[in-house]
Amino acid sequence: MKPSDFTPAVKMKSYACQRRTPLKHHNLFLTDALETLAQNAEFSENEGRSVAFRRSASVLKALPHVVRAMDELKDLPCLGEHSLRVIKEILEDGTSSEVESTRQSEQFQAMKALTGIFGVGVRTADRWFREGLRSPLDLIHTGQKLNHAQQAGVQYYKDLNTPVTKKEAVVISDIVEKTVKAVLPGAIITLTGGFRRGKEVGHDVDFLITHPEEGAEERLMPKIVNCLEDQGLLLYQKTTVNSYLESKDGPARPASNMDRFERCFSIFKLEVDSETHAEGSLSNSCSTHHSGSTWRAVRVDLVVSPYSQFAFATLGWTGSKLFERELRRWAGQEKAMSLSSHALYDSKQQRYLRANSEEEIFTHLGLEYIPPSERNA
Ligand code: DGT
Ligand code: MG
Repeated sequence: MKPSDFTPAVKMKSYACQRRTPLKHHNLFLTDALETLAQNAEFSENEGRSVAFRRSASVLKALPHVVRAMDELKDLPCLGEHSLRVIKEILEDGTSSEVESTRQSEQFQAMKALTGIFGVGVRTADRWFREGLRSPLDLIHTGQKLNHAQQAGVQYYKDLNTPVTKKEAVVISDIVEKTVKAVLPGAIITLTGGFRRGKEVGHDVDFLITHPEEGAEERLMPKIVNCLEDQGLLLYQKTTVNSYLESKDGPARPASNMDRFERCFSIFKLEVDSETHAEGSLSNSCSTHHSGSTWRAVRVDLVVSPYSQFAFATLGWTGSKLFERELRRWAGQEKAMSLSSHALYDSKQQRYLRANSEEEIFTHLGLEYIPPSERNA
């Protein structure tokens, strides 16, 4: 008997926001492969293809068992012909030739290295690749013109590509909490992003800040930034102002999925244990202070939300990215609603639906509540 004969059929819903996706799952050997192809599709700006691979991977993440044979997949949603071909090859041969050749390709490796620089998107990386550049060092050697974000990205390249640990996130939470409360007593600070979903490491630390008194949060970010700067905690920051206005005749549509809260993209200078961090040079920013302590650069995102939008902002900033995308797709396609990190608009009733908690938003959407730890789609 094949192992698959013991595996009960899994009834899987087709939107990721209808499913529970734990952080640790059983099919990393398949999802890693599919996500490599998704990332490669992003590098060539083929969004449709990228999302198709991400959806396939996400279905496998929600399975309660290891996939051992193709027949276990026959009733699952979202698995397209290309993904199935890749999965089949891995189940039969242990690896997929397409995935392996992608991983080894010069273009994929260069695009990974270049988009791994803070402030560098796919378009810029692709232009540099076509000009013959392959790595951050190539940018320095050829004297490329870089904006401020990119300069910081190159300067702190190694640190920013070293995963942030949960422990570091807790230390930063403490700093942010104290700073924000000093500037605005009564403020509420929530750790969002991957750490809220239970991740042990992340590429940055995300915070959402609000205050129960609507309006008290206005123009808060510059004060927070000043206070952090006074403490010598910021290596880089760029603040964007709140540009969200609720329109009476329908949802104010952002040009992209970017929301319009007051937001600060920053790089923190985090004191670290001198024993666990070696002194570095160019691309390793760690350096020894006069006090003998060392520090490292960590990406931190701060977002300020009015209290009335806080539930939507919390949901929107907790992720995962695919989970968010699927929530918006569900809202639009199944409910004729429009969901953003600011609001939920019901097109049939032609009105905004208020919510004070994430649970209420799931209820408005006709979805079972999924806790953050199971939004790892
Ligand atoms: P990582 O890579 O370990 O930091 O993983 P995440 O899940 O924390 O990803 P991150 O930090 O890029 O973003 C956190 C969540 O916030 C993500 O699931 C989607 C959301 N998010 C990020 N940037 C934006 C944005 O510009 N607008 C909106 N609406 N949401 C965003
Ligand atoms: Mg994050």
